[in-house]
Amino acid sequence: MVRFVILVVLALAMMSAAACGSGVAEVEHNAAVSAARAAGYAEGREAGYSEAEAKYQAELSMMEAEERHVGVALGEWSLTVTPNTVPSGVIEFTASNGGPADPHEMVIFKTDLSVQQLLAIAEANRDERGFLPEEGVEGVEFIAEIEEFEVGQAASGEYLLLPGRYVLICNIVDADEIGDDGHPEAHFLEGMWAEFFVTEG
Ligand SMILES: [Cu+2]
Repeated sequence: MVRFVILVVLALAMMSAAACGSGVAEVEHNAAVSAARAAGYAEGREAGYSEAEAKYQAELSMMEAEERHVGVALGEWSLTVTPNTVPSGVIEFTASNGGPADPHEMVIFKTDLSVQQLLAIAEANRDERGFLPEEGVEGVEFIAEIEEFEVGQAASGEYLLLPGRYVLICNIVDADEIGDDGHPEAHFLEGMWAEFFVTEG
């Protein structure tokens, strides 16, 4: 128990020492991961686990703490991702639909094409209702999708993302809503997109 307390105190000291430097979030994250590992071990021992079981518990606690958490705010018409840069690994996206009226979804594409290029592809796909095709576009790889959900709700998904540049969009086209231009409302074209970056872990 004494060793555990010392570890936590050390971790807290590292976190506060890092608070005035650069890469603060990364150092805090690493400290939290270390603390979680120590806490997992201590909890295991207190629960009467064997040494090996407690070490296993420590690894599980560490893996949980290593997960990255990203928030995505959806609404008419914006998509905001916070933070927009994280290290490679398992990333949990939690999207919330702030409406005010429409269901939204979140699709993750890996691509080096600019957003302007992607918008042009969707615009050229107006005959097909104006979405960005999720297959068959060179240089655009579909990674994952949180299916559409209602206003006031949240939905999440965990994905293993490799380093690179991603674009998150809402790819819904609402055939019941015809815009001033005479086309069905395409959420991506209305402005629901954000760039997202994954760095080396
Ligand atoms: Cu949408």
